[in-house]
This record gives sequence, structure tokens and C-alpha cells, in this order.
Amino acid sequence: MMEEKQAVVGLIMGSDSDWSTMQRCVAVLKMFDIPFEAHIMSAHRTPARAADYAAEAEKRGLQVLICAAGLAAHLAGVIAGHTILPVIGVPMKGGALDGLDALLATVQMPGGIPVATVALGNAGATNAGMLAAQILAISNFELRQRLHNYKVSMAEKVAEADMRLQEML
Ligand code: RP5
Repeated sequence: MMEEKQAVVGLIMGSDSDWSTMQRCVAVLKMFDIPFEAHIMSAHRTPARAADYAAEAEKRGLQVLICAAGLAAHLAGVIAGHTILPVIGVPMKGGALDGLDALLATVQMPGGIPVATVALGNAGATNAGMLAAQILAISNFELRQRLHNYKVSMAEKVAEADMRLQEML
């Protein structure tokens, strides 16, 4: 039997309707070979479960938490209130205000309880995975190398796109 690696990132979403966006975050974690777990729980619909998860996360070996929620998005803030682990908040698009409500609810934390809030939508989901990787890379040399390689490959892709454009002109 293959041994499962200890999850170091805990990804939680307020609803399964957040999954289609947050798949991008999972894709990044997988690309960098970061062991993670993902759950659906809500600051409003399952408040006790969310609080327990946050309070236990450090003891369970998690090192970074990523919280995605939309509308009155209190999930990241509530989780951050129950742990000293770094919390990354991903505001979800949608609803009457198309995510502006979630963005402000996630980013405008009171002093002492930070939530590292990324952009709305797909880019935010990707960047939540990237930021988690960068936090973990502080104490993980191999991961740091993977991040360096990723930056090089991104730059190469842009250079190739520019070359194609020049050929078209
Ligand atoms: C938030 O409310 C969730 O994170 C989701 O983004 C939004 C809508 O949830 P559903 O009504 O689709 O379950 O709590």
C-alpha cells in the first residue's frame, strides 16, 4: 500500500459551489507536489465544525490554511481567529455584488488577525496555491527550487509568445 503523505495545506471552501474555481488552487498544489487536504465547511452553516478544524489544524501538522468563500465571506476571518497558522483568503465571485462583498469581507480584517487575501476569481485561486507554496518554500529547499524553475518556465512562455507575435507582424 502507498503511504499517504502528511497534508501540510488545508484548503476549505464555504460551499461545493466554490469548487469549480478552487480546482485551480488544487492544480497548483499538485504541480508543486504539496500534500494537501480539502474540505467543505462554512462559517455560517457549520460554524462549530469550522472553529474545531481551525483549532486542531496546527496539532494535526497543517502549516498553511486556504479559505475560499463568497457573499458575506467570513470563513477566512473566523478560521484565522482560531489559529496561529497563516491563512490565505480567496474571495469568490458571484452574488448580487459579483464578489465585491466577499473581497471586502475577506480583506478588511482587524489588526492582529491577518488574512492574506488574494484576487477575486480564477487568478485568486491560482495565487492562493502559489502563495501557499512560497510560504512553505521558506523552510523547504526542494520546493524553493521548483518555484525557481516555474518562474523560468513562465518567462520562457512569454518570450515564445512574443516571438510568435513578431513572426505574425
Ligand atoms: C458562501 O456562499 C460560499 O462560500 C459560496 O461562495 C456562497 C454561496 O454558497 P451556496 O449557496 O452556493 O452554497 O458561503
